[in-house]
Amino acid sequence: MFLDTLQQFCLRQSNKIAIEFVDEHFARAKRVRYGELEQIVLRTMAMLRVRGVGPGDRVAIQLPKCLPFVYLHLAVMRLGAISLPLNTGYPARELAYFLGDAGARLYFGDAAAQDAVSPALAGLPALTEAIFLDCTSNADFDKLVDPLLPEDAAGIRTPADPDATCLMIYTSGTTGQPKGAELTHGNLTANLASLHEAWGWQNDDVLLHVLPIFHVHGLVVALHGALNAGATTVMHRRFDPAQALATLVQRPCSVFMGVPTIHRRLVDAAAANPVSLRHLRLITSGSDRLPDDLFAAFEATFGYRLLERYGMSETSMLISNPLHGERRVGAVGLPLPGVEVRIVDPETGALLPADTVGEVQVRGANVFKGYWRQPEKSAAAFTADGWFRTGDLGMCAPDGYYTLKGRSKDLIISGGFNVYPPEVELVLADHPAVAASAVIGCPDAEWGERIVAVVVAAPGMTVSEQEIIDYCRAHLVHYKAPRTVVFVADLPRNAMGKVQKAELRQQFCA
Ligand code: MLC
Repeated sequence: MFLDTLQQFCLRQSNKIAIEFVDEHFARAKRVRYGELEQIVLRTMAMLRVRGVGPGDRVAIQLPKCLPFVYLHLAVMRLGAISLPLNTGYPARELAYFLGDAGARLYFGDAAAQDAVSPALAGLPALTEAIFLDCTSNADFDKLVDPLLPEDAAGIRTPADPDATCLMIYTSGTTGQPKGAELTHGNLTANLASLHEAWGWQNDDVLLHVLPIFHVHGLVVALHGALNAGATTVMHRRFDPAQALATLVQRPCSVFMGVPTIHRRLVDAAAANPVSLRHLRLITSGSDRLPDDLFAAFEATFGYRLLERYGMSETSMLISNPLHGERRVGAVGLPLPGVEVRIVDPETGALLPADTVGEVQVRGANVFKGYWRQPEKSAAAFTADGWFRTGDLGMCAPDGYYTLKGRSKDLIISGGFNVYPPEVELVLADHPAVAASAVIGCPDAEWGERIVAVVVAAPGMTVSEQEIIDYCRAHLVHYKAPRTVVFVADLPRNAMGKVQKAELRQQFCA
């Protein structure tokens, strides 16, 4: 399994750099060798065990991108507990929901956000301790693990059960509150094996890592991918196009992963000083559709043909353009090894022939176990014969390449982050001056889609666009807040009373 593979690398190549962490707060990059990684993870496991963390416990990590995040995440999983990474942008309202729903036993948060998040930590019966770390240095974390020795973790066995959950990622949905997708050791291991084969991960790869590590893309595909190959990760705390380009060229790196917004910014940054990225072995794009014009602009600017791939939190990676072979513009590629994909009629479930649009359904050892404590929603996510319904629409060309053609669910993707309109509409419904609302995504060159709220004001109430935006920002993570608010007298509805979002998009996305 993945954690065993990683441990083997830690023992066999103890002097090799596992992660080089680059942060504007540090005068020099912090380098962690594979051998040190093993020692720190063992001490972190001991620290967690002292705090009573055991198999199955949920440990929330809401830290900025930093090395302690990585240590905690790996240690939690190796203890048999469940790592619950959370975006630092979640305001108290959303955080309280995640911690309560997951029944988190321990919470690690950013010292800089202690006052803001504290209200969310009250009244959580399962939570035994909240630990705040200043992540502008590693000093706070060192204090936690300093009293412990790697030997203190002796006797802790990494779970051998591939079906044990080790990672929980919250995803929203078209109805109700976000759900925790449970990924198991077996899921992660299977997907890493697929990607290792398909993308030809090599031990001497150097990955430039600029993505957030609270999501599948940055955490599982990128970071785990590199660790699983015993490769080196150069980790930037945040994405800065100029700094990323300089590193890609000077280091030199061999692997880079981004979302379309990141690739767009790289292209813009290189406009004045074009550079070649032909020396890279692999540059991937995912988490959102890669626009055709960006695919072309990236190739024209850097001389590199992006490899687009497709995945989800529930499944990790599913379909990818080939490393060797045609990287087809507009297509997400071919099913990864070990992943089965089919296109079915969303109404009847009948298999559809090539070149016909239907729902994308998938099956494989990479597909998650289900949603945390949501048996009905978990059951509904699968067909009777065990295929996971992605909710995405797509079709398969006669030569096996898949193309995505939209979504059967109400979902907006902004800068690679998923936003489910009902979540934003629920927050808007709590505003006293809002009688009704509909949230739509409008095409946007930078973000892919931009969030627009169409609002009907409550009778006799006046409210400004900015007030609505500020209200959403106070109650939702930043990327879910609308960028534009338009006021209407009524929302267009069909005979069933359902808001006609297509009509709103036509009217307000111009
Ligand atoms: C930042 N902002 C966003 C945003 N990211 N707004 C909408 N959508 C987003 N995604 C806001 C900021 O709050 C800020 O608002 C303003 O935009 C400009 O900020 P910035 O500093 O320019 O943004 P930055 O921090 O650089 O972030 C941009 C980004 C980031 C593209 C680097 O969004 C990002 O890391 N995206 C990657 C998402 C990702 O990893 N998804 C994987 C999901 S897993 P203001 O108004 O305060 O200035 C998954 C499965 C799979 O989907 O297949 O991969």
